[in-house]
Amino acid sequence: MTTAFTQATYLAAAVAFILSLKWLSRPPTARRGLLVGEIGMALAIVGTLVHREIISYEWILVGMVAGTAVGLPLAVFMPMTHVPQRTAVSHAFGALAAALVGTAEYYLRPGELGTFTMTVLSLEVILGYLTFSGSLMAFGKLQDLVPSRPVVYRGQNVTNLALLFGVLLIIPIGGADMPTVIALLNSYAGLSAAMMGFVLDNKLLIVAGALDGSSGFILSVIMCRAMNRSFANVLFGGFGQVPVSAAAVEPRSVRSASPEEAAEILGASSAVVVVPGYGMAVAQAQHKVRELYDALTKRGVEVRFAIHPVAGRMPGHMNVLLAEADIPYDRLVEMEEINPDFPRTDVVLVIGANDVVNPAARHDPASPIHGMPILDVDQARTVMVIKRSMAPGFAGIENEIFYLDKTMMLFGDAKTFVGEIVKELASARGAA
Ligand code: TAP
Repeated sequence: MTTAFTQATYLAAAVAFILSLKWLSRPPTARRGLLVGEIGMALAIVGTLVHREIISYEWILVGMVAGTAVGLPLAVFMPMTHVPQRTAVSHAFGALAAALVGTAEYYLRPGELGTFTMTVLSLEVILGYLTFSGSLMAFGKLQDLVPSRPVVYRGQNVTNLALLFGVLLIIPIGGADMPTVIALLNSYAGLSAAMMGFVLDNKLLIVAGALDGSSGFILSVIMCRAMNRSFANVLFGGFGQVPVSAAAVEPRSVRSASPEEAAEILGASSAVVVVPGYGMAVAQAQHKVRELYDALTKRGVEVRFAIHPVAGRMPGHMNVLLAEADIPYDRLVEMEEINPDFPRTDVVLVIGANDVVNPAARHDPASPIHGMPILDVDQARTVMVIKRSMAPGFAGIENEIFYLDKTMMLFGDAKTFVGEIVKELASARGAA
């Protein structure tokens, strides 16, 4: 039983979590959402700490100190580009905690558990361990510790249906489908926590777990739509298989260009669309991109940013980076909206994006990304691609865009190259 104080803090925390989710769903209110979520979590912790069933605080203190010692440096020093891996690890440990609490309850209350409690406890433990091992596998894939190509094996679907091991569930999923899987694991971790709430008779856990479970599920559905995949397809398909393509073996030539040439063409255009991708995040080029936006806008060039839903390594990755550089939000255009505009676009400047502009998704049924909607940049008049080499992107496949006659490859680090274009534009203006 909880005291009135605990109940009141739980109620306030539940309201804070709901408001937090609501505000987090829109960039202008996202910071407020984060703050309210943090306040909710603080309330939940305080409410739990004054719970009168707590006998001793020693182990709680040890846990809090250990958690802070690991969590704080992780938050401070971890680069933005590693957020997906970090998210996978937090799901893993959150779910492990739920599974361990469930296991402990089972042994602490022998013979006392009724059918309902036993059912939810079993679900909590199954989902908890499944999410734990599955999220660790997802972490391994994102961190390149486990091959990110799909590992398929005989009888794979039967094993997955038995939902025995998260490891076996995640191994067959290819790199390009990882965003959906992370969202789904998030949902499982939330559901496991909600089940734990039933077992422990803790209403806040039920509410928070249900919010986490349902929002994770909604996100998985959104990601599935963005990738044009069905759930069954993601979990049981084993895509992302990289076929040995004959085209990859044939050496082909590309046209490379200098910052000076790029600046000249960009400065003379009237409509430019920038396509940011993972490489912009790696290079932390967003502030230089802002300078380029300013320089071109000053010359009267219309500059917009095309945002693919899975560009980068986490949902909203590009939105966050561009917002950090204060690029006006109304300049960011979603994929469906900007795609019809590419034929009227003078220059598309692809900055560290690859898979999300790969036309193989449209026409090559053998491609692991076939069916994924992409930004149709190949329809623009000129395509410029900033990247360091001819290396493939996350899905590990060739991109025919680089070999088109209208494509100029701008080889170099995104931040350095964009910086050089900005300098060229400034000196050309100075000379004029
Ligand atoms: P990618 O296909 O991963 O391509 C990124 C490109 O950036 C690479 O080709 C790389 O080429 C280049 N690059 C790396 N560092 C760079 C630097 N410092 N300067 C310039 N270029 C650099 O990226 P994308 O087009 O954004 O696609 C995202 C992929 O990640 C999709 O397959 C998606 O499914 C997957 N994914 C997405 C998420 C979410 S939720 N967004 C989560 C997990 C996975 P070089 O090495 O030659 O420079």
